[in-house]
Order: sequence, then C-alpha cells, then structure tokens
Amino acid sequence: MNRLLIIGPPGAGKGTQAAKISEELSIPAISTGDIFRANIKEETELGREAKQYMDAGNLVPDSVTNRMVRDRLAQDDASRGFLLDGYPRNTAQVEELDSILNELGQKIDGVLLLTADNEELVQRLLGRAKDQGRSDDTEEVIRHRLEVYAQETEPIVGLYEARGIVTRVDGLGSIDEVSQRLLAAIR
Ligand code: B4P
Repeated sequence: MNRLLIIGPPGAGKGTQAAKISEELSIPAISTGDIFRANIKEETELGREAKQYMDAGNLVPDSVTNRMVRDRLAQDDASRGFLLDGYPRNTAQVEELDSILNELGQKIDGVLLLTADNEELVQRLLGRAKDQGRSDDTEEVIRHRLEVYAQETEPIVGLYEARGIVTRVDGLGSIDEVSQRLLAAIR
C-alpha cells in the first residue's frame, strides 16, 4: 500500500503520524494544512486567502484547496506513492481526488482513520497552543474545528468504507504506540 490517506479530527495526531509513516515507507507526506501555513508565512496570495478561513476554524474553499492538491500530486516525487494528510475533508474533495487520480491512472489503496475523544483532542491542541502559538488553537476555534469535522469530514468516512479500504486506528497512547498500530495496519 503506497497511496494512502490519513483522516481524523483536529488533534488526533495526523500530522505527527504522517511524518513518521512517510519516513518509514519513503513516500512524501502531503499536508494541505502545512502547505497553507507555509504560504501564510511567505505571505503569498494563496496564504492571504487561506488565513482568514483557517483562523476562524473553517475549511478553506474547495476551489483553492483542490487546485493546490492537483498541482502537488502531479509532481515527480508523488508518482510512486504518497500519504495525504488532511485532504480530502468533504465530499466534494473526495470527488475531486477521484478525478485527479483517475487522470493520473492511480487510486487510493488505503485510508487510515485515526480516532480520539473530543476532550483529549481539545487538551492536546491547547497544549500545542502553548508550545507553538498557532492562531487557530484557541479553545473557541478548536471547538468549532471539531464541529466542522463532525459535519463535513466524518461523512466521507462512509464513502471510503463502502470501498472497503478503511482501517480504524486508536489514536490514544504514546506517539510511538500509535505509530506501531498504524504501520501494522498498513502492512
Ligand atoms: P491541519 O493542518 O490539518 O490541522 P489539524 O486538523 O489540527 O491537525 P494536525 O495534523 O495539525 O494536528 P495533529 O493531529 O497531528 O488543518 C488546519 C486548518 O487548515 C483547517 O482547520 C482548515 O482551515 C485548513 N485546511 C487543511 N486542509 C484542508 C482541506 N483539505 N480543505 C479545506 N481546508 C483545509 O496533532 C495535534 C497535537 O497533538 C500536536 O501538538 C501533537 O504533538 C499532539 N499529539 C499528536 N499525537 C499525540 C499523542 N499520541 N499523544 C499526545 N499528544 C499527541
């Protein structure tokens, strides 16, 4: 399995685990959140557009996000595999990803669904707020991001379950314990 998605609520550990899996499998981890944050830092047009949505805890519009993912997946390093972290996040993005991969003659092999309860998620993100000061890690915005996840992202899990490619992995425990579970699920 070398074309993978990692899905989970904010704070479940997607970004943390994507970096580990990417290293272990030698495939690029592509995080839409990281690409947006890099653009915000460099003060690009894309960054300016994304920032207002991210700071409010809302999804960046599909028109912006889809184009960015299409360009990224066309790059050479993604031709032999990738782990998408934080994309797709709604049903329209699932359709767009299908269409991008269809054009490339590829398909998703597996979906890793990382789970954790809401109170743990809020505590982790408040902890990150202290360490990193991310502007979308205030308690109010965190709770809104959890609602957006429940309304927009959770429904896409069923779409992939119908394809029989979802593995649920418990995101509670140490970072290494969770990595071991994920790698076992992939293998
Ligand atoms: P993301 O960057 O995806 O942010 P996230 O959901 O908070 O997850 P992240 O990967 O950063 O955190 P993780 O769970 O690893 O999205 C941010 C914003 O970008 C979105 O709100 C949206 O506006 C926009 N966006 C991104 N993709 C989009 C898309 N496709 N469409 C539209 N908009 C999009 O880790 C969280 C914390 O938990 C860390 O501090 C970590 O150290 C800690 N942690 C991890 N594992 C742990 C463990 N096992 N135990 C204890 N702590 C742990």
